[in-house]
Amino acid sequence: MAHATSAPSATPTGPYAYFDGDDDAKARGLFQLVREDGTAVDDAALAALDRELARRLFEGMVRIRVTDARMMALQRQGRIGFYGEAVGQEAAIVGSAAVTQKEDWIVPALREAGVGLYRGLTLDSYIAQIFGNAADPTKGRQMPCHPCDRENHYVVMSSCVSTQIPHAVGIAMAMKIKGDRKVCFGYMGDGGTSEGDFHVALNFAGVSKAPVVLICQNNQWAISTPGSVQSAAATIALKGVGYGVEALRVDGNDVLAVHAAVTYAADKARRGDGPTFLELLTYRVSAHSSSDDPSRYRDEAVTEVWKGQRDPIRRLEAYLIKRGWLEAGEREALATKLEVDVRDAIARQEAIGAPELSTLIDDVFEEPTWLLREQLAAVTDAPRARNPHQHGTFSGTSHK
Ligand SMILES: Cc1ncc(C[n+]2csc(CCOP(=O)(O)OP(=O)(O)O)c2C)c(N)n1
Ligand SMILES: [Mg+2]
Repeated sequence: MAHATSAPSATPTGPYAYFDGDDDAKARGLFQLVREDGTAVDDAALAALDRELARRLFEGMVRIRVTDARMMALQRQGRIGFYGEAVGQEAAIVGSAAVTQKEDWIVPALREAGVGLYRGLTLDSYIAQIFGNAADPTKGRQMPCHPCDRENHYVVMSSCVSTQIPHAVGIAMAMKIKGDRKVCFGYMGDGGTSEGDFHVALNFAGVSKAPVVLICQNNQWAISTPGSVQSAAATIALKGVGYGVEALRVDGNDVLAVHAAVTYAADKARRGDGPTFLELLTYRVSAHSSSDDPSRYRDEAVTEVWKGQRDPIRRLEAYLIKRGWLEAGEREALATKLEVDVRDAIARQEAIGAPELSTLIDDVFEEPTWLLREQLAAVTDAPRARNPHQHGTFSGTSHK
């Protein structure tokens, strides 16, 4: 996809000078291009920004917001079992997604379905997976919010926090060995950086100089654990420095800053100059998931600030309006149009129903063993009340 944010020059000035800072300064600072009120930090730095890209970023963010709202409503109505929103984190998701190229690979964590959607994962496929219906590519075997998309190189997320980060680095190491000019993008949350897998992965990334862009969405919460007790490091980005991996700390609610920083990292990886670790500072405005109530453990007055004046969609909207690239009221019209798309996809997918029970034993052995056949027969013969799959879509609850 296009990289229209002006590339950092050899001797960068203005905000881009950030990328030329020393390792410690980059990992402790905060790269920003647009302030909370929608004014540019430096107009010249955004002079080369492409209008169409800026509008695509805006649309991508609004699509996530609208989709999340509909899916949460479905969960509350008992029509799906589980949902994890990304409200307030849309800039980190879309700003990075827009940098990825078709041949790259994406290894996500919990909140990056929007990256898949931006790359071409269809709403129908996404929603089919959430219903776990017969059209779901994973045949209803994953809990909801675990989409995957082979065609668009979007790997299914890992439920086990951080186990995906060594995979991302390993994929990038393979790309390097094969001499591909591809990049692997690996995502994680702030909590994920406390897991052993994170440290193993960062070490391998540093030593192998693999073409990997590791992106931490620091939303300041890991379920009920706040950042302040998650890590004693002054910033998450500093953890990269210890492994010899260049680290950038970026305002994750500034989509143009995210896009510029991830462009810098991806270009570097494509040139063969190795990995980058990015901390995108944001906030988990929503609950951890549909199974969580954050008012039990945090001050929601803080959340209101991030939900209001720090909202990433509002920030880009204000900037685009100031630049004459968006009109007041366009956002509402766009949201209405995108919501129709989501509602239509929900209607199509809800009508499909659950996969055949017999598919339970597919993909295990070429010929199912007698034991699997016997188990399938036992499930198939179970009383109807205990077997919701005989009645269509199963909307049991799951916890995470
Ligand atoms: C290895 C492991 N431990 C615990 C969990 C339970 N769990 C699921 S998500 C989560 C918090 C993740 O926090 P973070 O990495 O910050 O991501 P966020 O949810 O904020 O996006 C935990 C502890 C898990 N899924 N896997
Ligand atoms: Mg988190």
